[in-house]
Amino acid sequence: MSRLIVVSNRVSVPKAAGAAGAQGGLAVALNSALREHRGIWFGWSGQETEEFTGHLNMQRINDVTTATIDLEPQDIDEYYNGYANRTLWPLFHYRIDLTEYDRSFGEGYERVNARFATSVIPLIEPDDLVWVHDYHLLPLGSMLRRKGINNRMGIFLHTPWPPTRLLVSLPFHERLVASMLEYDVIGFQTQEWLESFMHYVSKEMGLPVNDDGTIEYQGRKILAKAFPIGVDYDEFVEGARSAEAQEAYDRLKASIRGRKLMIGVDRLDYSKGLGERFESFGRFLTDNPDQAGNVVLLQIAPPSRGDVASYQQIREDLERKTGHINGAHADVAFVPIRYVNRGYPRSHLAGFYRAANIGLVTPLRDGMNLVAKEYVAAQDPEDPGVLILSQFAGAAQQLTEALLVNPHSIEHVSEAIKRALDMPLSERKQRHAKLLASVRDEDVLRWREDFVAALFGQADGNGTNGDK
Ligand code: GDG
Repeated sequence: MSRLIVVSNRVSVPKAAGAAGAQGGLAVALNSALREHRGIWFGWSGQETEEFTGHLNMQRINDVTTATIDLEPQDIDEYYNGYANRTLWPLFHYRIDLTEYDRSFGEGYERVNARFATSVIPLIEPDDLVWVHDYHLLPLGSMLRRKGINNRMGIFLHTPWPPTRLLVSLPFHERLVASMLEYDVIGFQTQEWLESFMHYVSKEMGLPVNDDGTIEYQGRKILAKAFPIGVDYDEFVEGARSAEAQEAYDRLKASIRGRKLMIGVDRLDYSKGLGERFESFGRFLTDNPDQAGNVVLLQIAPPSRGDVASYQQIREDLERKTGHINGAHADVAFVPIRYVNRGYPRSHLAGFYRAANIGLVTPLRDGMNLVAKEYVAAQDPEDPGVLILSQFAGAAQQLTEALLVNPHSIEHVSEAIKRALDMPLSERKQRHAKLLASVRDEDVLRWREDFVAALFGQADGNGTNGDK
C-alpha cells in the first residue's frame, strides 16, 4: 500500500482525545484519515523563526507522524494573513468587497509555497501519494513538479470555488489555475464548485473538458471531481454517548430550565453569517411575543484569524448586536443570546448539540460545513432536533431534509425558527432519519477512500497521468 503524504497549511493533531480547542474542519477530518493510513502529515508549525532554515521537526502524536517547519514573520504576514486570508479566502467566499489585492501578498504566497516544496521533498518516496489541502497551497504541486517530483499528486479544496466572473478580478488568476493543473486530481466539496472550476478552465483557458470529468492540458488528463467531506460518524456518535457528553448535556439542560434551545457552533468568521443569524433571532422574538422568554440561542464562536482586520471587525459587530438584542429582549432571569468566544472539547460539543431543539447553521457561503452534519449525528433518533441550514452551504446539496433557508433574509430565517419549534415529532423523526442516513453513509472515511482511490486510479493505468 502506498504511503500518504498529507500537506496542509497547519498540522494539528489533538494531544489527547477530548482536548479543548477550536479545531477547524480540516483538522478534524484529517486526523481520522491519517490514523489509518501510515504516512506523514507535513505543514507549518504555527511558530515563527527569525530566519527560515527548512529544518523539519518530526514528531509522532497519537499514531500520526508529523513534520513541521517554522516560518519567518514576513512569510506569516504575506502568505498566511495576506494572500491566504485577505485575498483568497474572501474571494472564494464571494466577498470581493473584502478581498485585498496586494502584490507583496502574492510574492509571499509563492515564496512560502516554494519553501514548503523544498522542505517536503526529502520526505517523499517514489511510491508515495501526495495529498495537498486547501487554498493556501494551490501552486505547491507545480513547484514540486518543477523540482522533479513525479509522484501522483492531488489537491482537495475545502472552500467554495468562485464563479469565473469573480475569479477574474484576481491578478494573475490564469497563472494560479494553470499551476493547479499540475496535480493529477483536483477535488471539490460539491458539484457546484466543480462546475465553476470547469467553467473557468473551459471558457477562460479554452481547455477541452471530457465527459468523464477530465481536463486535457499539455498532453495530460487531470481529473476534477466532487468529493463531499463528511464527519467521522462512529467517533462522533461514540463521543456523544460518553460520560463527558452526558455531563455537558445535563449542565446545559439544567441551565435553560425547560426553555427551548437553539445552537450555533462556528469559527468567528464573516462567512458564517453570524450577524444575520442574530438579527433573525431578534426578529423572531419581536414577531412572536408569546415566545419571549421561552427560547435561548447558544452561540459558540471561538475566535479565529485575529490578526486580520475584517475578523476584528466581525467580532465587534457581533458584540454590538448581541448587546442590542439581549438589551431589547432580556428579562431579570433570562438572556436570549448566550454568546461564547471559546472552544469546547468535542465530547462536550456533542452533548450541547443533543440538548438543542434546533441546530442553526446559516453561513452566507461555506465549502461544506461539518457542524450541520455533527448536529444531525448527535441527535436522539427518538426525539431529534431540527436542522435549519443555509442553502449556500455545500452541505445543503446532501442534507435536503433540513429546513433550507436563505440566510440573507432575516424574515425567512425567523419563519424557519418558528416552523422548527412547532414541528410535530413525526415530521422531526422522518426528516432526521433521512439526514442521518446521509451523514452516516457519506462520512469522512468514504471521502478519504474516494479521494485516495481517485489518486490511485491515475496510477493504475487508467492512463491520465502520462509521463512527465
Ligand atoms: C473548512 C471549510 C468545510 C468548532 N468550534 C469548536 C470545534 N469546532 C469544530 C466543529 C467542526 C469544525 O470545527 C468546523 O468545521 P466547519 O466545516 O463547520 O467549518 P471551517 O472551520 O470553516 O472548515 C468548511 C471544512 O473546512 C471541512 O472541509 O466543511 O466549509 O470552511 O468540526 O465541530 N471543535 C471543538 N471545540 C469547539 O469549540 N472541539
